[in-house]
Amino acid sequence: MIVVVIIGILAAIAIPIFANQQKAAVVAGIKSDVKNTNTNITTALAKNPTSTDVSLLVAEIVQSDPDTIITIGGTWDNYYIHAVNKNIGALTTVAPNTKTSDVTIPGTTKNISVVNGDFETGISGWSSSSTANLAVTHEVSSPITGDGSIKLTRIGTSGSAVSGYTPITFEEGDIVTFSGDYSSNEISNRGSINLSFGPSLRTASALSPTTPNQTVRLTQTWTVTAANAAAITQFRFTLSINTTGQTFYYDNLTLTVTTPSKTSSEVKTEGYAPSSTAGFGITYSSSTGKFITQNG
Ligand SMILES: [Ca+2]
Repeated sequence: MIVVVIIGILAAIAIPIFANQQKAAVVAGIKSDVKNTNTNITTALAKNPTSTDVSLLVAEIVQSDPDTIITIGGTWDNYYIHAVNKNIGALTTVAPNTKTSDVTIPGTTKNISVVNGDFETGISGWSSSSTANLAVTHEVSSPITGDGSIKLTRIGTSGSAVSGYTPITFEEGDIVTFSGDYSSNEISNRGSINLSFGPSLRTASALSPTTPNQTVRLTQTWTVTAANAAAITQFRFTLSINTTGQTFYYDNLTLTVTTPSKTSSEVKTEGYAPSSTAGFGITYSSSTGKFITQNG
């Protein structure tokens, strides 16, 4: 009898503890989703500063728990994120999950400044990885445009390279275009140029002047994959020259990143009533920057 009573007491203690642990895990998940959603919205707002259509923001929702419903309301510059979970307390439902829609996230184009890409004031940020074979200097007046450029001269007998770096982050599907002007004093053995922004996304383009010291515009385009977007944090430009004595001039290096417009998959825009005071919910307000917990 005593044992049964003790077991009963222990169970009475253990069940609430277990329930509280479950609730704590759900609440932690909701908070994480709301914060991640807000991070995505911040990025979306920065890319579309002139937009006013708050319905576009539903594509930024992060919802890892199918029993948590996250909605976004308010206005473009004064939005709120509301999350409720039906498993923690009772909730009043309003036409749950009946409304779906597709939304289009408009595309953007941004020009990324290549560090010292016009070489007007010098070549800071640019260096040779093979100084015994490649001399890198600044030309105040170059054959290309008459203004500042970078001059690369092969002085050794083995391979040579020069690199410049620009910090940058990408999204999957971004179209990246690099361009630059160059000329060479030799056309018979032109060497090659690698325009790369990561070891997994590298393209070699043969240089193509047809007369010595002819200025040529080089353009190279890549489409960023998911793996590239996750791994790449900088743009790198590398040149190799084949012949001793060969000289290149480079100028006006530019980088353009175009993010295509995207259509979301079906997005739930209605679920459990955002205004409900029943159940557990979290609201983040962009105007106050605060998270408000309801019935927590
Ligand atoms: Ca220049």
